[in-house]
Amino acid sequence: MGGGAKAAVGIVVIVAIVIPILLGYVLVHGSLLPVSQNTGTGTATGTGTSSTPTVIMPQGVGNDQSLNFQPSTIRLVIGTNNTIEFMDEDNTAPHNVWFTSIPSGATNPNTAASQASFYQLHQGDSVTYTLTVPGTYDFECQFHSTWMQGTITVTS
Ligand SMILES: [Cu+2]
Repeated sequence: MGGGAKAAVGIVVIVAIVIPILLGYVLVHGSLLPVSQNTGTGTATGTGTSSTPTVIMPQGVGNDQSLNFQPSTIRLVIGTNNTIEFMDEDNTAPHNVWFTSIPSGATNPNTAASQASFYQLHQGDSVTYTLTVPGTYDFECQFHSTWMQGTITVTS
């Protein structure tokens, strides 16, 4: 092959192979430059730990049987976030938080804070419990026990 033929082959290689590869790379990556780190925004999801989880008694839950404690299933971890707050945001009826089942060996939360059966929380009231024994704690609102029920699972 003479020099002119070699040059022609070189041009053909560039046009037929190198350029399509480069164009393909740009199509896929958007640039010939290296892809830099992701700088987008997003929302973290999952069941992480927080200092004091809050359970809401939402507005209307005194009448609306489709509502409940929010959330009604809670996981706590001793030493990380085993304190939980219940906040009453409803003005349609009094509520309370009454434990119906607690783990063996746990102090009954119902005896805390001078709470008698059918004590009342009103809009803006809250109660806080620190649970120190692992296990399952079932609770309800005694005034609306058919639809206001929840469970706390405490792990060590
Ligand atoms: Cu209630």
